[in-house]
Order: sequence, then structure tokens, then C-alpha cells
Amino acid sequence: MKNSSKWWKEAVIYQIYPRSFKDSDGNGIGDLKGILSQLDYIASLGVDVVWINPVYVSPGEDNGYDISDFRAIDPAFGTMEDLQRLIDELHAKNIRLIMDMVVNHTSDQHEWFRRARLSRDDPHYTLYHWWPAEKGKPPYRCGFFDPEGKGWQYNEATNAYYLHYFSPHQPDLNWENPQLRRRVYDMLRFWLDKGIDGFRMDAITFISKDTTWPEVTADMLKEKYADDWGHYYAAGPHLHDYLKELRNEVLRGTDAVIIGESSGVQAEAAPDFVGEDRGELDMIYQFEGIMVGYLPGAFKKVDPAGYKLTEFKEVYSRWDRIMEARGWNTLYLSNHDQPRMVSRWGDDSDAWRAMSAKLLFTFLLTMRGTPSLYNGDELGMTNIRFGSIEDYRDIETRHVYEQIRQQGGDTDAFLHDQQLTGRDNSRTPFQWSAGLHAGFTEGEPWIKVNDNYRVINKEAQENDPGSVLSFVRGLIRLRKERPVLIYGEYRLLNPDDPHVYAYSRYDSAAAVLVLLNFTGEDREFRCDPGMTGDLFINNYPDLRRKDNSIWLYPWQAIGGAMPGSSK
Ligand code: TEU
Repeated sequence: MKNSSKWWKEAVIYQIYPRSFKDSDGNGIGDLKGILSQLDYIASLGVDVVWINPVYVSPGEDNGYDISDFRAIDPAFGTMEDLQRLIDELHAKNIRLIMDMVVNHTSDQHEWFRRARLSRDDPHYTLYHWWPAEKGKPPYRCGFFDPEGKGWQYNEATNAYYLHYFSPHQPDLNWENPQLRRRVYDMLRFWLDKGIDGFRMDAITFISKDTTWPEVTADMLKEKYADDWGHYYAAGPHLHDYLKELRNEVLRGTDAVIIGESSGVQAEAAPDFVGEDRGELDMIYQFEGIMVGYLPGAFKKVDPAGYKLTEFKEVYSRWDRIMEARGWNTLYLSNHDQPRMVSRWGDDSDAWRAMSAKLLFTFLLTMRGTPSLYNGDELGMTNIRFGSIEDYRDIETRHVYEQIRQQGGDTDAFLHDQQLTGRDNSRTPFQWSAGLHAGFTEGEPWIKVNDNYRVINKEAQENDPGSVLSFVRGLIRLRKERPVLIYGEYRLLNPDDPHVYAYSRYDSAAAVLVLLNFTGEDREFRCDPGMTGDLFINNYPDLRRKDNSIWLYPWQAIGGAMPGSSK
């Protein structure tokens, strides 16, 4: 059914990275009590859903994406009581809570794996994937966070290699085993019973493996999977069966939402995951959008020429078209795995930081699809741009650096790229004030605070009507007031214009024109200036209309009703 209404289609999601949001006990790590202390702030944004990154017990090799106890809160983040309070107090403010859940792998410190690795006879052995060493070397698999890039790790006690798509500390779970699946479903129900409103399923597209373990040759990877291991990993033979089973076993009869991180899924395949006829996921976080401007084949290497707006428009327009018929889109320009939104897609110089951040939020909040806003972006927080590998905490950056070093590659060039793309850029502490450590902690922060906190912080923007923060609050309100911005059709108006992104949103009652100047220069948009009547979004005080043109200021973003529109 096309565009049936659902609470999660109308929602704005706010992603909180708990480790860096607010520390309540001075240990330098953000925690649940910290989040609890800022609920008024969160509510003041107007968001409907909070998504928190993993807070389960974990050795923290990958900041919580290596879970060692699925059913308990890591003491660094607080207690189960804190979590229950968070659920209740968010609900009291009409905000739902989505928890991040990692079931492609566990930590190597999880009890299941600690036992599994002891002996082939241990009942836990079959909860993971193994290659017995008597069969020789396993066929190559890529381990994204492995210092050598390998996806199999030898384990002496079992004389076998275990599979890990991420780091050797993150062994992959064996979804082929029905017992494993039952354990996972039980555990997911455990969390729903606590009253949470859904899950963001981490790396969920990787759970099904071809256990005939075919050789994956470089040619095959290139031809069939566009040189991307993620594409191969997301093409497991039973993926859709497992997702259907998961939905049936866990979500049936609930109002909860399930959002899959869909690494490796290409646009044409997306409706098979989220089509309402499918009974699998509700939404996915696609990767094609955030890959725009990366050079093919290389690890997150940015094109020095920057990204092409025409490509950006093409990707988002295509995803809209594909989802229109079967499914529902999400929109995000940053998260805990991506650099800061304004540094990657806007211009984070003093001159244009605020303007370009406002423009990017206009995009996120006027497109069709459920927007996810990443904490700190609403202040225009920027990349920290670490100069040395020592400053990084992220396992991905550190281990890929090691891979490159071992292969004799150019580590300086890598570090240079990481300044734009590295994950730690978006993981620095939330900038609350101009005070000590940006008001994040009274202790020593687990990762450096961005020096610009004295200028960019919540306190400075709170009561400034011209701030990015105020602008975002206004946009969220507007989206709520105008259903056309949620369910209305989307049309791209100028696919070939390399500077301005123009589109309309319309339904039977209203039509809205959005113009976004993605450059630091004045740009002309040729159209009948009468095209914009009542202007309700503008990051400048005025709009210059002249003859048959609208002249946009640098990074100007406007949205307005199209009077008597012919759409
Ligand atoms: O990310 C999965 C994933 O596909 C990553 O490889 C992602 O593409 C990469 O981090 C981008 O640089 C998820 C989580 O979001 C991430 O934080 C975890 O590190 C990863 O799974 C392993 O659990």
C-alpha cells in the first residue's frame, strides 16, 4: 500500500551517542544519567524518537558494538534502573526510545564465545562460524577492522579459524543454527518487554553467510560486487528468511519499529527489505547517499574535487522513486560512523558553517523519508581533524592505519583522508557550554574535545534566534505542521544544475518549493519568481527575486508555498 501512515514515518529521530553526550559521574564517559539530565533539551528539539548507540556490557573494543552481555547495561553507562527511568521519562515526554542492537557478532568476551573457543564439543561452538584447520587455510574473507584485513582468526584450542567480518574481537554469530536464532529472538523480546519502541539493527544485512564458503576471487568481487566486500556480505542466501522469522517471532502484534543498517544493499534490492508486503524490516539506513564523493575501490578516500551535487541529487531522487512504490525512506547525513555533517556536506569555515548547516537541515527535514539527526549536528559541530594517529580512539581508524602501514602504503595520505572521513570526528564530546571540557564532563574526557567549543556550544545558541539550533527547532516544528512535508510526493526540478538543488513536495492540498544553494557563491535559479508565495523557510532575512530569476545567497536555503501551483 502506498504511503500508508505509520508513527515512524512521521517521526524525527535524534541519535544520541551516549559515550559522548553527557557525563554525570566524572569518569570522562557519557552515561544514561547524563542523558536523563538533558531530557528537557532533547524534548525542546521537538524530536519524537531517541536512538541510542549500544550501552550493553562490552569490553569497548568497538565502543559497544562488541557486546559481552546482551541483557545488562555496562556499568560505564549506568544501570538497568537508569535505562528503565530513561524509557519512562522519555515516554512521559511523548518521545520513544530505539536501542541499537548488534546480532551479527558478539564480543570475544561474550560467555558464548569464551566457551565456544574452548572445544569443538562445547555446545556453544556451533553458535559461531568455524573453519577446521585440517581442511587447510580458509578461503579469504575481509575483516573490516582487522589489522591485517583478514576475516578468519586461528584459535588454538579448537584448531579452527573463526569468522569475523569486523575485528578479531567480534566473532560472527552463526545464524544457520536455529538455536542461535532462538536465543537472539528471546533476547530481543526481553528488551521490548522493558517498554522500548524498537531497534536499530546493526550490520543486520550481514547475518546470513554462504556456508559452502566459496572462494571469492578478486575478479568475482569486482564484477559481481563492485569491488565491495559489503555487497558480497549482504547477499547471503538466507538473509530474507531470517528477517521474516525475526519479525514474526519478535515484532508481531507490537507497534515497535525495526530499522536495519543496510550496509552493502543496493537501491534496487531495498524494497525487498522494507516493502510492506515483505514482513521484514520497516526502514533501512542506506549507504549509497553517504558514499557520494568517495573514490571507488579505496577505503573512504574522498575525491579531492569534492562531491558532485548532481550525483547527490541523483542518488536521493532515485531512492525516493524506488521507495515510493514499495517502502519508506530514511534520511541522514551523518551518524557515529560518519564525519560531521557540516564538514562533509557543507562548509565548516567560520564564514559558512552556520548557513550551510541550516541548509543541510532544510534538506533532511523537507525530503520524503524519516530523518535521523545526529547529536551535535544541531549546533553545527565540526570535524576535529586529528593530526596524529595517537589521538584516534576508533578501532577502524587505528586498524586500517595498521593495515596500510604493514602493506607499506601511504599512512600520511590515510591520515589526511581521515581528517575528513574518520569516525572519531563525530564522536567527540557534545559541546554544551564554553566551560571546562565543553560542559561534557568534570573528569578527563575519553576523547579530545573539539577546541571550537568556546564558540560552538549549546549555551551560546540556546536563546539566539539566529542560531543553527533555533533554526533546527523551527524546521522540526514546520514539518509537523505541514503534512505535505511528510507524505507529499517529491519531484526533482533541476537534475543537471551543479550548484542548486531544487525540488517540490506536493499533495492534493499543498505544494512546496525548496531551493538549496549548495555553494559559497550567489547562484541564480531561473524560474518565475511567483513560484514562491508564502516563504516559511529561509536562512537569510530576505529573498532576491528579479525578472525570471531568484538570486540565492551563498548556502541560502528556502522553502515556500507554490501559489496556485501546477506542481
Ligand atoms: O557498522 C557496520 C558497517 O557497515 C561499518 O563497516 C561501516 O560501514 C563503517 O563503520 C563505516 O566507516 C556498524 C556500526 O554502525 C559500527 O559502528 C560498528 O563498528 C560496526 O557495525 C561493527 O559492529
